Amino acid sequence: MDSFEWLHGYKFLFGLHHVDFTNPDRPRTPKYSAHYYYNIIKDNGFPLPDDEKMLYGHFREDFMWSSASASYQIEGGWRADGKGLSIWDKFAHSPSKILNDDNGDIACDSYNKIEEDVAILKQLKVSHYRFSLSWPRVLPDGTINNINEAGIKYYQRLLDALHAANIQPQVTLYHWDLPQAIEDYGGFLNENFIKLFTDYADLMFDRLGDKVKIWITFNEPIMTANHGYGFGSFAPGLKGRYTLPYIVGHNLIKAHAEAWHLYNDKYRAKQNGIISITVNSDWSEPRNPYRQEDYDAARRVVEFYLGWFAHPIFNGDYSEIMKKRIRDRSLAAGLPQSRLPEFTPEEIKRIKGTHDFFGLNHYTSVLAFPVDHGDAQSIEADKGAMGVSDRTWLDTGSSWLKIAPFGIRRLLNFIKNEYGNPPIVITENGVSERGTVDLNDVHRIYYYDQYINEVLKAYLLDGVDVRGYTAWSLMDNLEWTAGFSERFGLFYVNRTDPNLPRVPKSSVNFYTKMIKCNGFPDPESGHEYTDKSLCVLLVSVYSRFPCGIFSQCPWSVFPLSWWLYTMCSLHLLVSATLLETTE
Ligand code: PNW
Repeated sequence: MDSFEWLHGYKFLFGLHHVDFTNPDRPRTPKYSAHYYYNIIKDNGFPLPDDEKMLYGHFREDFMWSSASASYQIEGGWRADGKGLSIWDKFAHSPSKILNDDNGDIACDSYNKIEEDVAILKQLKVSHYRFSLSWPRVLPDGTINNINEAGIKYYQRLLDALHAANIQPQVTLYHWDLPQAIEDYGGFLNENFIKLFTDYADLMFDRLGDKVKIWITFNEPIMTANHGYGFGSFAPGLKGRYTLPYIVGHNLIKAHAEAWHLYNDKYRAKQNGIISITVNSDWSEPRNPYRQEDYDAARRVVEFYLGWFAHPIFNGDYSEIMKKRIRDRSLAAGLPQSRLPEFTPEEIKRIKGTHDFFGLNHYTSVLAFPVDHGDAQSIEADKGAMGVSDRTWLDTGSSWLKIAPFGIRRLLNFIKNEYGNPPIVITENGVSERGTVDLNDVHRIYYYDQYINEVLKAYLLDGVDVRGYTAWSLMDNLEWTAGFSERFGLFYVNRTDPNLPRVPKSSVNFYTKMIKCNGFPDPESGHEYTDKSLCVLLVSVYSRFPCGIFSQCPWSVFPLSWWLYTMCSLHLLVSATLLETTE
C-alpha cells in the first residue's frame, strides 16, 4: 500500500492500494494495479485466453489461396501501345501528391513482365491470382467507341500464362484507375458513369470471360468515395467531403448492380463464373468496454464503413442507422433533404442480391468512441465516431495499419450475422514495412500466421463460410500516395536494378507452406499428413521446439518465436506500467 517513502515522504507512492492519509482511519482502496496483480496471482502467470490460443486445423479442400496486385500499382507502361491516361496518371504527375513524387509510369513494369510475374506466382504455389484491369489501357477514352486491342491482348496473354501454370484468375474490373476522359465529364458524380461502366464490363466479359471464373466489379468503393472525392487525398483529388462521397457511392452501387445483372443475364450460363464486389473495412471495438456510448460508436464505425456498400447489396437499401443519422443531421442544418441520396423501391430491388460471394479486404482494427461535430455536414460528423488504436498493437510500415489479428474473426462473424451467412472471399489482407530493406520479414510472417489463424477460427469454430484468402501483395509496388516507400510485397522489387527483379522475402516460404498444408497441421498428429511429406517434416521439426505462444505453427522459425515472445512480454509489462500511471 502507499506508505512513508523515506526522503520523499508521502509524495512518491508505490502502493497497489491507495491510502487516504487525510482520513484518521487510513482507508485502503485498491488501484487498478491491485486488480491486475490479483489476476496474475490467481492465474499463476499469463495464460492465454482460450480464444487467443492457436488453433490447429484446415480450410476447405477447395480453399482458394491467392495473392493480389492492382493495375496502376504494378503495370507501368503508362503510355504503351495506345493506352489512355487514368486519373492516377494525372494525379501522380501533379507535384507533391505522392511521396517523393513517385509515380506508376514504370511501377513494376508488369506490362512487360508477364513471365516473371507468373514465375513468382508459381513459386508461391497459389491456386489463384487476383489482379485488376486498367480501364484506360483497353478503352483509352473510357468508351467502347475506341477499343485498344493491344491492351486487351496484354490481358489475354496474362490469362493464358496463368492457365498454363494452372493458376485461376480473380479479375477486378475497377481498382481506382478511372480513365481521365471519364473524369473530365464528372467521373463517378455523373450518372452516365453507370452506362459507361456497364459497357466496359460487357466488353471485358465478352473478350476475356471465357478465361475468367471470378469477377470483382469494384475494389474498396469507400476509398473512391471518401479519399477520391471527399478528402481529395486520392485521385481525382476532389475535396467535396460535405456532399460528394454519398453521390459517388450511390452511382457506384448502381453501376455494380448493373454489371452484375449483365453478367447474370448475358454471360453466366455460357461462362459459368461468379461475380461480386470487394468492400473493405476495419473492425471496430468500443474503446471503453464498460460504456454503452462506445459500443454504439463502434457499431456506427462499421455501419458507415462496411455497411455503406454491403447493406444495399446484401440486405437492400442503406442501413437504418445511416439513413436516420444523415437525414436528421441534414434537416437539422436546414437542408431540404438528406445528403444521402435515396434509392427508389425499384432500385432497391434491383440492387439487393447482386452478389455471388462477399469480397472482403481487411487490414486493421480500431477502438471507437463518440465524437460530436456539432452541425458540421460531413461524413465524419454524420458517423459521429472516431477510432484509435491500442498502444499494444504492433506498428507496421503504414501509420494507419496496426497489427490486431482478433479483428478479422469478429468482422467475419459480423458479416455472417448481418448479411445472411454469405460465402466470403478475403480478397486482401497484408502488412507493410518501410525503410531499410531486410528480406527476413519476420513481421509479415507473424502477421500472416496470426491473421490466417483467426480466419481459421472463424471458419472452424464459428461456422463462417470462408472460401478463400488473398495475401496483399504479390510484390512491392506503388502504394498510392505513399509511393514506393511502404512495401506490402511477399516479393521485394529491387528498384535500383533497371530489370526490377522480384526477390523472395522470407514470408514467401512461409506462405507457400501454409498453402501446401492448407492451414495449420497439429504437431501432435503429424501422421495425418503422410501424403504431404513437407508437413510431416515441419511438424517433426516443430515438436522439438514447443517454444512459446507464437511458435504453434510448425514452420515458425525458432529465433522468430523467441523474438516475438520477448517483444510481447515487454509490451505487456510496459502497458501494465502505463495503465498504472494513467490511473
Ligand atoms: C487497399 N487505409 O487500400 C488497396 O486495395 C490496395 O490497392 C492497397 O495497396 C492496400 O490496401 C494497402 O494499402 C487501402 O488508409 C489503402 O485505411 C488505405 C487504407 C485502406 C485500404
